Amino acid sequence: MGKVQHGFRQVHLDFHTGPHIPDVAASFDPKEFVRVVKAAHVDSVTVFAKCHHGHLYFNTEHPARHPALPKELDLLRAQVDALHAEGIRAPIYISVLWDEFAANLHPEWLVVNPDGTLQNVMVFVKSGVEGMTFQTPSEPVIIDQKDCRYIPHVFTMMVNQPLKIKNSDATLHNIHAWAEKNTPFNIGQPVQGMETTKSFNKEEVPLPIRCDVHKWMSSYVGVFSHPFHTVTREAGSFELKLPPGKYEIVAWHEKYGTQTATVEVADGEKKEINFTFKETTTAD
Ligand SMILES: [Cu+2]
Repeated sequence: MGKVQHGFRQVHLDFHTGPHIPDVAASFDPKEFVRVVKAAHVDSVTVFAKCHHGHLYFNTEHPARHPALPKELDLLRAQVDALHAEGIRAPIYISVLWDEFAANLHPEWLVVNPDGTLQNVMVFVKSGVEGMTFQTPSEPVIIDQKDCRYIPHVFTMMVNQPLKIKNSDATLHNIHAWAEKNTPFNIGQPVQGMETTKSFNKEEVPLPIRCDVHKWMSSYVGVFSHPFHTVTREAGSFELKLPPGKYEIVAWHEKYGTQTATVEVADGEKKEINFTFKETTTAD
């Protein structure tokens, strides 16, 4: 009997563990782990740094470290060391497509109501108001930084309308307007209660706002030369009060991109427009 030959044997150690699973890896024994792997003539084992739940399996101060992973256990390091000691490869798996932890922490990124309607969609008149002039409101639009998020996540304002930026957190935020048509700005607000007022002097849609300290903080503002713009809130619906005329109406969502519709309204007439976004639509 000759020795059994085999090709390269790779095992994907699938390891997606939700937050309610107790004692994750509490009984992990590196010696037993590697003994089984060797007995199966495995050449390479994929080991998990980050799973679809967004949980981390190594030593880190990040709150996404799995809550039930024993404090003293660096599971990833223990697996890699045990495998390498036996000459077995240990490629590291990092889920980048799914992240339940981040989704729960930042629901504002995509808010779909139970009835399928979508929040945080910017809806505005794109054409039909050319040649008209409108007064700029003097009352400011407010953006707050609270619990390391921007409130609101999506909003609209007029050209030259004041934008009051507040910091309600007892931590440093760095509000960074990534303007392309307007002058970008980048302001640090290190103290709770700080307020800064800025404005934009050109139309720009959408204009992203981000925090340089907390990379997940994002907001989008639409800056318009007219007052016909709004954002879908809790009910996923919107209302625009338009003078009689024919208009091109645009709906924009950060993930699903842009939809356009044309509407013609007479004096006092009410019309309904529905925009439908599909999962496969990509943002501009
Ligand atoms: Cu921040």
